[in-house]
Amino acid sequence: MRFLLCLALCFSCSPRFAAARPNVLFIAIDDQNDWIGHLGGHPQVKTPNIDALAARGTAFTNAHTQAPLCNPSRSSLLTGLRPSSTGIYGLAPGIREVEQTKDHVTLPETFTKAGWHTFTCGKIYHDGSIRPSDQKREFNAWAKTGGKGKPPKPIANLPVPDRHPAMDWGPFPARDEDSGDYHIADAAIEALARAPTDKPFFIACGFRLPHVPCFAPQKWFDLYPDATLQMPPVKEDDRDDLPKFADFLHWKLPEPRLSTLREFHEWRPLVRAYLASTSLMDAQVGRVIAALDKTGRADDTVIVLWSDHGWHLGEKLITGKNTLWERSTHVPLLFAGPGVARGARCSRTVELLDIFPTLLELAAMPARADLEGHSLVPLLKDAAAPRPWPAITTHNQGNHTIRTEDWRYIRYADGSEELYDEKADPNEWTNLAKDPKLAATKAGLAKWLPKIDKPPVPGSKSRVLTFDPVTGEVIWEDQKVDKTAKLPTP
Ligand SMILES: [Ca+2]
Ligand SMILES: [Ca+2]
Repeated sequence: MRFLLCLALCFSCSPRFAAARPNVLFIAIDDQNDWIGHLGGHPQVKTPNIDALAARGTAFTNAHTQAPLCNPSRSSLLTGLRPSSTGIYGLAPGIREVEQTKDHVTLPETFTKAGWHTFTCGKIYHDGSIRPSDQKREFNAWAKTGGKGKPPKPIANLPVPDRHPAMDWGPFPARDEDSGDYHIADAAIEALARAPTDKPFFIACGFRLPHVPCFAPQKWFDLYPDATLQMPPVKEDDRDDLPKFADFLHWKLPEPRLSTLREFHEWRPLVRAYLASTSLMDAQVGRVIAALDKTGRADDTVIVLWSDHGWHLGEKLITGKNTLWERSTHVPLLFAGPGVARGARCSRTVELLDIFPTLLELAAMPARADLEGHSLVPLLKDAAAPRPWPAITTHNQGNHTIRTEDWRYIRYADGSEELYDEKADPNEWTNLAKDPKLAATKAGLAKWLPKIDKPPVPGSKSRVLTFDPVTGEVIWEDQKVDKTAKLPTP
């Protein structure tokens, strides 16, 4: 009896046995920062479905992206290569248009080639980055899913010159059933129901919220009443101790500065809309997981959920991504299913780059020496297992940040630096880079800077900058993105 009790206890806390050829349910979120219930990034956010999924498996509380922008982040995750190793930093080109990666076997391609039934809906690769003629090589089937639609006229009161059409937020449409993410969930639900049962499946489902425009029906806004809304912490002189180069990374972008939001009384509406969009997306995750459970195949299915990068909502006096701070780099990442401990939280620094080698190991496929991440399987068995590597995020050539459990170190292309004590200063308000007592700490972190630091690949466009170290001149690859030149600087 005692033996049986021990056995039962062991089974309840240790990972389920790995399946030989498990199914994979691969769920992506777009521009989702750590405003997720179990991550505690915002005290009021409601994400009951993602939190329930985290409780079914292992949630990483210190996971970071390789690039704070859609195409480079997703290209890195799906190839298993760092942006600094490929030179893919901008919104284009896609991996198959780049000499180095045109023949590289990607994560989805690996499962397709190995005989899994593979299917994708919504946004997994950056939109338009895989040409139609190359699509079947990645996934057997691509669902057509519509965009978000838009209201007849903008909802947000942001009368700035050359306003980008995506810079809008508010209650729209009237019903969940008319929102883009609902349709993406529908496509995944149908794919789960129709998946062949004589082979494993790899079903990828990429949600588009809370990426701007942040539209959700009114009921999701009602979860966050304006009267009690808590705003993110902002320090008014936060940028005073930043190197000048930090400004360049977040320059010429469509996302408004905090000063603009304040001028037009749109800061609180944007925070509410981001929270409402997150909760709408969370409900769609719940629908997909319920559909998986209904198939009876959940015990043989590895679930991984991730976001491509975070988003600022006023912190460091900006909105948007494209920075090397916590608000841009910190993302949700969780695994559940066979081979994964239930109800575990792991605080080791890990990277989205680690997803590819992790899924290979969970699916009992051979490890690949050319991938730059490290399998998370030891942490999925024991969340307290040691891990020697930091997380590294890169934004354009020469700008990198090294994140350990205790520190963030940033080095920009011109050599200027930032250093934050993450335990004492989680908001990254006090730049310690010039503190002589921390010189050894800084040098230890700097050893992790990527040894390969490629220039932008040919065809790079949108939000790609290069820096001439001799003249000090910053060169933008695509001046057409200059939508905010007339906006006040932070
Ligand atoms: Ca994104
Ligand atoms: Ca500061």
